[in-house]
Amino acid sequence: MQSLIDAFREAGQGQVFAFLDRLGPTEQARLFAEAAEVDLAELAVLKRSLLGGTPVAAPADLEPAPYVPLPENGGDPERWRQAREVGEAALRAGRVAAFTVAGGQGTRLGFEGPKGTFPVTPVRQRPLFAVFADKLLAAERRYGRRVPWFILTSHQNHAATEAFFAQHRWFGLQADQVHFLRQGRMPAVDASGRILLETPGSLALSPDGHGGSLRALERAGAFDRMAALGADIISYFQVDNPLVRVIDPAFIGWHLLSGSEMSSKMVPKAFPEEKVGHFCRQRGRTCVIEYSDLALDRQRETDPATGRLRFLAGSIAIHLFSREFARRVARGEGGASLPFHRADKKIPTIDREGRPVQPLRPNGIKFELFVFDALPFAANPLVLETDRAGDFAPVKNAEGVDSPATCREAQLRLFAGWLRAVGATLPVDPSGLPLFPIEVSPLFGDDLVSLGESWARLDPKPAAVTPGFCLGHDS
Ligand code: UD2
Repeated sequence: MQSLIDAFREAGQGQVFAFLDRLGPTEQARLFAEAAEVDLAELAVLKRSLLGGTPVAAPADLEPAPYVPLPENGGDPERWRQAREVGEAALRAGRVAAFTVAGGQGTRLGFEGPKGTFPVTPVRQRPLFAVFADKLLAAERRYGRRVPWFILTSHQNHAATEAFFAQHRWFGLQADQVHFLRQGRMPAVDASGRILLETPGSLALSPDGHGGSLRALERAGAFDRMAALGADIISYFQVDNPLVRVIDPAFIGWHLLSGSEMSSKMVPKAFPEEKVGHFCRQRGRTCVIEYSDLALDRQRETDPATGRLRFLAGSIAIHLFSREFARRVARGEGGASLPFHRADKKIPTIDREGRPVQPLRPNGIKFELFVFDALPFAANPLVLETDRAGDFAPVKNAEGVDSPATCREAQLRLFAGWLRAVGATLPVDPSGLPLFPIEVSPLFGDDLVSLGESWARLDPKPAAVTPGFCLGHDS
């Protein structure tokens, strides 16, 4: 342990052990274990690159990134059809693994427990994790192959997440099909780069951002496991979005047809200030510039020819990775390493005497990796338009935009739209919102195509859609 203390002192981080004498053996062991997690060399680089000076502004030479539009918006319908077929063949060959990032702290929602346990569906109150499991089961039934599922957790929610799955018998999936991996942590520092203590015996540590998911896959041996299963395409999505097409054959097909190492879905931004990243091109490379990093006047710029937003393509955090590309980025091979971003935060800490301090203003800096920063390193990156109504309705805030209420309405509109498209009658308001709650399980239909097929097989068809109507739940 002395060597660890020496290394910290040499790095100018000796304060980490300032209260060592006050700690009992268990607390000391914990502090040493936490300190051993810290990569002092990495931190020294961050201190030089991200602390001091002015925050890095978004570069001026940004252009909007091109994207492939949906058929209804000018895309080639024949190519879309072909893409779907190619994607379905890949699924039948078992080439796809699902990957959910669920390591965030979910502070904005104010919900106790891992976000994936949040009850989200309008009638059955199925939790987010159950919705994704249903979608994977539906894909398994359709394509005849089990889809391995990797779930990124944090130190804080790992045990609770695993317990939730065990309690619900993995929602009908096989226990060995679901793999939990804990993401890494980064220490928060003060303005001069000194690591903050949360208590005399613990560091102020927080998750290293969803970009840390790739390193976590590597650490857990997940890439090798995928390779052993024959899966070479990773379908990446966030835990907060129950509409996400977890397994999307057309997206997979486009990814393969383009020879892309990383593909991403876009939606036209709903309004200039919408909190999504922007797909951009910079010096010949595709990248995502986060909403907080692009000046508002640039977010509001319009294209004189079309009158639409110039930086229209919003990132909804749905990506496909080729497995070997993700592994290269995780290892930082060939210069493909993700940069850290700084976030100034209020970080509970202690004073010189070891007494707790609850800051009222940002007093420290957290470092996070963003997964979309892999895009500039990918060969043939592809940005594909998707239909927002069928792919994106996240639960982020307790109220207002992206809240449980807006997400519920988006699900209800989607279900009602599908049912009406296949000929069912149900009352809806002018916005397409049904006048009472209904629910369609992904096991019945996950898009209009699969729903249409299930509906055609249904005999007899339901006489009427009534309040609380549910389709396709096994139990
Ligand atoms: C993210 C994107 C934004 C847009 C939006 C769509 C970033 C920085 N911004 O915004 O551009 O695409 O999503 O919904 O990504 N997570 C982890 N570990 C972490 C941090 C986050 O697993 O250390 C997970 C978290 O559980 C969630 C997802 O990443 O599933 C998004 O995290 P967020 O809520 O911090 O991102 P947000 O909503 O600001």
